[in-house]
Amino acid sequence: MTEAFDLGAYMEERKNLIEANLRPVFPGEDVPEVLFDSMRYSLLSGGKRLRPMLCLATAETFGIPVGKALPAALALELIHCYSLIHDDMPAMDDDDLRRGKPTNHKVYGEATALLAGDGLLTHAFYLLSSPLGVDTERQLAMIQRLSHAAGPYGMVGGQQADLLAEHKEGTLAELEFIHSRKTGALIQAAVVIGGLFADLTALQRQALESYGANIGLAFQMMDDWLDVAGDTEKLGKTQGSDLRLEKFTYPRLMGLEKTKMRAIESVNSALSALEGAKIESVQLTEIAKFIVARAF
Ligand code: GRG
Repeated sequence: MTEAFDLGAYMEERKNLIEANLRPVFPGEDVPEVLFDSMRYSLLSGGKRLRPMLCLATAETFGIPVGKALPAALALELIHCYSLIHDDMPAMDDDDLRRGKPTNHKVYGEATALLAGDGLLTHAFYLLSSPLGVDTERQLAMIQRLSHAAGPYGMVGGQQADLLAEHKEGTLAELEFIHSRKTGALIQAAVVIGGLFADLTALQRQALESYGANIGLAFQMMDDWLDVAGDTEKLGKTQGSDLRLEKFTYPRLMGLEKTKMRAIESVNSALSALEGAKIESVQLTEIAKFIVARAF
């Protein structure tokens, strides 16, 4: 009989592994070199480590040793971390706090925060292009996928589209265009890159693409949901209130209840995609469910 899978313990173990390997990425703990301090400040300040976790979970699903996929997983987290630093800056969201701590630019100033983001982004590709023990074609596919997901066709393009959509009404298709790029592309790439370590059939690759796209959308929907529901609770307002009106979000377009329902539908589609390709993965299944469950 197989033992019950404990997602909490699995996530904790993976988070520790990822953090232990992030720590030496920029060595010199005692060197008060402001750029390195600034990069480490954000990189080692918590977070769920969802993207590297997904990359490792996918590789593991197909029998790849976790250690082999680690550099790719770290590269994903460096890019995520850079995006948060830049997103918090005054020219973008202008946030003072991230994960309960002052944002990078509040501590190190705007110029250093900008450079810390640039440094993290660039170094991600240094890690991903280091020897990984896979053939060159496979590694190039990983590098290409990550740059596509992070760049103008992915996260950067989605962020620009999001900025242009502020204070405007839009359609569901427009919202999905923004979020599949801004947040979804990197999450999807995490899954697909994990899969690139293994020899998969076209059907399995397609299933991972679909799983990644669907959990990416569900993640953004629930992030919007938590944002509004959290504020609603804090400010004592009723559900569906006109909070966060300046942002083009799922709750603004369809209300809180439908946002949650749609996120659940996306997770179900992600799980059906795995099932359709006969991919049995307790990790990928439970992580997908966690994306919506974290809001209950
Ligand atoms: C500045 C190029 C550039 C892009 C920014 C991803 C992004 C684009 C901005 C982040 C803004 C944001 C809060 C988006 C909502 C979804 C999201 C990415 C949330 C944060 O990700 P988590 O929850 O963060 O995985 P942790 O703290 O767990 O690492």
